[in-house]
Amino acid sequence: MERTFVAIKPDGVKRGLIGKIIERFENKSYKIVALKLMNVTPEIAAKHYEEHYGKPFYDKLIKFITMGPIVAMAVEGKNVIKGVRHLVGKTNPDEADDGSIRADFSSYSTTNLVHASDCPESAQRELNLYFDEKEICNNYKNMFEIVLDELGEK
Ligand code: FUP
Repeated sequence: MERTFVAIKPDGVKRGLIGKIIERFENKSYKIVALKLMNVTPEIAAKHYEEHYGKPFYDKLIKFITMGPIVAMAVEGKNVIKGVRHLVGKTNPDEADDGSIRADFSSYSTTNLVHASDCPESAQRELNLYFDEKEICNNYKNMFEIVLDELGEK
């Protein structure tokens, strides 16, 4: 099953939106296989956002992501990388689809609540950056998998 990296950024934690955001992923029957509240060090932040180094918003982005804890998650599901990006919505909340997390809860591009990997290579890189393999708990089935099992589908 495909796996992605998702983070609730410091604004989501401080605003008390952890539950509401995670609910969106659980509702979609994606499976959380790792989850932790953690502080992002400047070193991790620099690695995470290395593609944006030198851009006008870079310094603010690093300041923001290190200013309080995030909730880091590993999430599994069918086409989960694309699916989570769809649930999260476009970078600028003003352009995000109605019903997406960013459209519903945010109004600024910097404080846009959630990070989600944009492709399989980023997902692998970001999962490795935030999690040790031993932190991944894939020893349970969620309801979606149980129903698929009953249908004899993978
Ligand atoms: P996304 O993939 O939607 O999370 O967005 P990007 O990877 O392109 O950008 C990472 C973060 O940089 C965004 F979440 C917010 C910040 N950013 C800005 O503040 N301004 C911009 O114009 C673009 C990105």
